[in-house]
Amino acid sequence: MRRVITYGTFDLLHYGHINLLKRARELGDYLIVGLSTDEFNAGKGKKAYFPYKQRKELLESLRYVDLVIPEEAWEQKRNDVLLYQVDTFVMGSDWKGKFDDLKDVCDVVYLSRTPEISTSKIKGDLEHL
Ligand code: C2G
Repeated sequence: MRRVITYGTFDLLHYGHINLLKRARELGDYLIVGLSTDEFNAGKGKKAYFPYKQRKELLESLRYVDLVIPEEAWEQKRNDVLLYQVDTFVMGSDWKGKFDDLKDVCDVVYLSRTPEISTSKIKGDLEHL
């Protein structure tokens, strides 16, 4: 079984996220998502609209996602890859190169970001309705 992992906040889940998760899942048979906790987001300078529990429920309802685990620290990725016997680590292309240090324990794949959509764009557009 080929296991894939990816990480993110996935707030206001949108088709850019789905496009990433779909392609990530297609790289294997099992997709794990490391979902940023509210506390970890604070460290990223992000405040999600939906709290962790709701963001987790949304991801778990997707056909592409097999397991959601909390992302609590930048440094946990290597341990997660080893603990969950991950074959492939995936992130969107805005992170290109940032996680190449994991190449000694798994494949590292950066998938093209979906243009024109982001959580911050959604928030901005709604403010101007
Ligand atoms: N994404 C995408 N296309 C978009 C928007 C997002 O492909 N239009 C991808 C991002 O590249 C990322 C994933 O969807 O791989 C989740 O995006 P965010 O929730 O914004 O995650 P981020 O804040 O980048 O956190 O340790 C890694 C971090 O937790 C990543």
